Amino acid sequence: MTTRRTPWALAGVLAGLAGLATSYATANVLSIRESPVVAVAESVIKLTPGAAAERAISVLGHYDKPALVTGILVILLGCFAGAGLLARGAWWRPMLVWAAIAALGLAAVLSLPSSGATDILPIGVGAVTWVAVHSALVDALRRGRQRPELESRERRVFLMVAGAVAVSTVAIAGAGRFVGAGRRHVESSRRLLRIPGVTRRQPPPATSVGLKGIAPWQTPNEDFYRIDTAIALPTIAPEDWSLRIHGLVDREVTLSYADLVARQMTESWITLNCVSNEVGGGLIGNVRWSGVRIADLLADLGVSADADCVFQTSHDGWYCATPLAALTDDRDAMLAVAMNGRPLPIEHGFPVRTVVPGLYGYVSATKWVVDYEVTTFDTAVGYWTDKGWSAEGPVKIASRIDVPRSGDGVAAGEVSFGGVAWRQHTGIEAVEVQVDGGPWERADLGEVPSVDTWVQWAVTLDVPEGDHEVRVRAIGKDGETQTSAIARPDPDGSTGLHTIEISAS
Ligand SMILES: Nc1nc2c(c(=O)[nH]1)N[C@H]1C(S)=C(S)[C@@H](COP(=O)(O)O)O[C@H]1N2
Ligand SMILES: [Mo]
Repeated sequence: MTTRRTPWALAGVLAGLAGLATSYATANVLSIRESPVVAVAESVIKLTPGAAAERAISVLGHYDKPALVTGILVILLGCFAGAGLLARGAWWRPMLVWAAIAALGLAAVLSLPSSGATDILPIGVGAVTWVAVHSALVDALRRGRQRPELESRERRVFLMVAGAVAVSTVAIAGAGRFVGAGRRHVESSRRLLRIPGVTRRQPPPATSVGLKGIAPWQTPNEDFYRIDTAIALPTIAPEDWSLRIHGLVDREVTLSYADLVARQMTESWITLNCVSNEVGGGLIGNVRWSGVRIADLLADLGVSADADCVFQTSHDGWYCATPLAALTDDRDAMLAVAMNGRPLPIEHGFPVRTVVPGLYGYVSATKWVVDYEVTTFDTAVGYWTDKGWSAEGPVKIASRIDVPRSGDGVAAGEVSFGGVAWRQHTGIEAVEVQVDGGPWERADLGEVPSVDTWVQWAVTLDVPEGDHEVRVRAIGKDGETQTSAIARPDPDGSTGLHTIEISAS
């Protein structure tokens, strides 16, 4: 009896381990901090009543966490063997086990703070591996059972398949670990990095209008929106980074990280936003960037009068074409090395990215940038321009209501409204709010250090009982009033007025 059951249990265990390995490797490659097993362990810790946790710690000391992970793995092995044995019955029975474990993992991963869509991927990869590998092994077993005369040959086939699964499982887990180790190395050198000339500074107090619920004027790095096409984040150690500047220049150069940070450091508050931001959306942030002005660099190299753009390429093969004029005029277009006084986070372009005030990110803000070709728009076409977006991407004037939130109930009478407005490199002259199509009321504005940042606004209006529609519009320092005409984000940025519905009682 045991000899008949063992291969079935073994098939389940091998398939299970193969799925754990692919999911672990996926988590490492995607640089997700927690692989699903760790997420489950963390959930167990969170769900363990304090007294029990203390008991565990007093008995196990620092071994509490390894013991927990080991315990989870032992339970998983039991489940895997169980799934294997279930395969002797109907084909779908083991699926119940795979689905149940995947659901548990999913619940654990989603309960983590700041988990997103990509965090689910390792579980998906693991589940697919379970089903695929397990059916292959079960197939090999079944064929052996149906044709007893072939049993010994089929057993050899099964053992070979099982051996191959075991070897690739170890290899995949090892490769995942290796990739993860590379990332950990870059992350630790990032954390230890001190860049001369990079300072930490609080935002000027007058930038805040003091109304709770408005996005903070300074966006914390961990809250800054992230947009890129990278599946696995490029991890580049500063000593491995360089930027080649070539094309229509008198002198071509390749800058190392040391060369770059040895130059004059410029620090400036700049709001960056994504062309895909919908009216009222959150793909925008404002931080203090530190870096080297691109205008000064290019002036040193001598740019040909024929050039009108710089074609930028990133380490991960993304590219965009940026108008030369925006890189060489008086604005602080820079090769940024720090965000809010800290080396760029890896997901925001470590070690070096471009930031250009007044342009959407898709035509300017190349993360992990490694190549600048000074050239012309005739020949240079950016990644998103290739897909139908505009070649030039100046930021459109926009404004957003942060308080109250649409759908909120408020007390009738005096109601405070507030939010942000932006038109980088032109500046905001005024913000106006309108209730139910009535008169436009001017809001108070926070102070800003330059025209390159967003502005907080707030206004208190008398709101009678009932349901109301509230809209906001901004007026630029150039006199342009934000349009109410609705446009989609493509091809060059959304327009329309952010409108909320509130109910006063
Ligand atoms: N390498 C690389 N850089 C990139 C992108 C990208 O996909 N790859 N996306 C751009 C876009 S569309 C935007 S809006 C900004 C977003 O920068 P963030 O993720 O730091 O907010 O990066 C830009 N730089
Ligand atoms: Mo973007």
